[in-house]
Amino acid sequence: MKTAESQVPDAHFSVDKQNISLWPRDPPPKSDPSLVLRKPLILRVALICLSLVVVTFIVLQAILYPWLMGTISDIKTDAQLLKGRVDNVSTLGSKVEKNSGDVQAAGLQIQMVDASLDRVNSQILTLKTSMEKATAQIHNLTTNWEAVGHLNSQIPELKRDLDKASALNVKVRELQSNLETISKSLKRQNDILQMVSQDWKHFRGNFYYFSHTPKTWYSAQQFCVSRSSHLTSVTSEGEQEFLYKTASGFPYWIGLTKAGSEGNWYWVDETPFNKDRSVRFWIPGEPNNMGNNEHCVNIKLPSLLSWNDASCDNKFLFICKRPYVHSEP
Ligand code: 2F8
Ligand code: CA
Repeated sequence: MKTAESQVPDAHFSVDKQNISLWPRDPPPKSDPSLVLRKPLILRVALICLSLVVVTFIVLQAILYPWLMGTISDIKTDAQLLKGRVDNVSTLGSKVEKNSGDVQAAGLQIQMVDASLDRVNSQILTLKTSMEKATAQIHNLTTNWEAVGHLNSQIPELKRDLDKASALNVKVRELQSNLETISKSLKRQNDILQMVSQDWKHFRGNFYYFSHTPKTWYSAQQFCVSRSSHLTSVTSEGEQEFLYKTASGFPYWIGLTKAGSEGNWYWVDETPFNKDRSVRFWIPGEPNNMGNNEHCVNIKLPSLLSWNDASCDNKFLFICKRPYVHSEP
């Protein structure tokens, strides 16, 4: 917009192209009355323009304000979104840190898992070897099983054979037992025959030797001991009967004598002496210890009542007795 002064013609100014200066070279011209009238108009125009400018500004402001407010609101929203994103980024950062620790722990675990895997692989190899061995054994077992199946088919026949063998075995055992009995009997009879051939007599499991030479009681006992025997004891009526009948009425020393200061009777072969059961074998009136010197006993009569005490120094025939002892084959 040009002011009033700017509307002054340029001709009133001296312009030196060589030396430019703002000072007029000529005095200013006198005011033109038309120009004085023009000044309010210019002012009005200026005001109008200014008003237009203000109105335009207000209108623009009215128009632009909502737009600006919307824009500001959008900016705020965007700022909030950005803030949220920044927060998210911060949260993500802390999560990343946390995850970094987790990743390290996971790395350690992976190392451990790797080590475990190595061990597992080693074990798998071992298992594989074992599996191969087991497979070979299964193959052998299968082969054996087939052989067992073949043998199983033979079981009924084998069972019949076994029953027969079992019955035969029972018979063999019976025969063996009988054979052992016969063998023992033969052995016993052989022993008896041997003793009999040496002049011993057998009676109820004992051997008796009836001497042919008279001796004192003590010498007779020594003789018997030299033949693994003793002067005979008498413990039953049957034995007494056997002895007196074999003696045929001749006096024979037997193994009954006295012991100690009280003079109790005892058997020299250490058989316990039963005084009450022996009373029936004494000759009535005996023992009488005639001459206070009769400490040994002989069978004197062919009777159950045949015992007499006599002097041990007398020489009589005598009877030795040896128990039959089974010798192992
Ligand atoms: O020699 C001793 C012997 O003498 C007699 O018998 C023949 C006695 N008998 C009687 O007196 C009845 C025995 O007792 C005696 O031992
Ligand atoms: Ca007597």
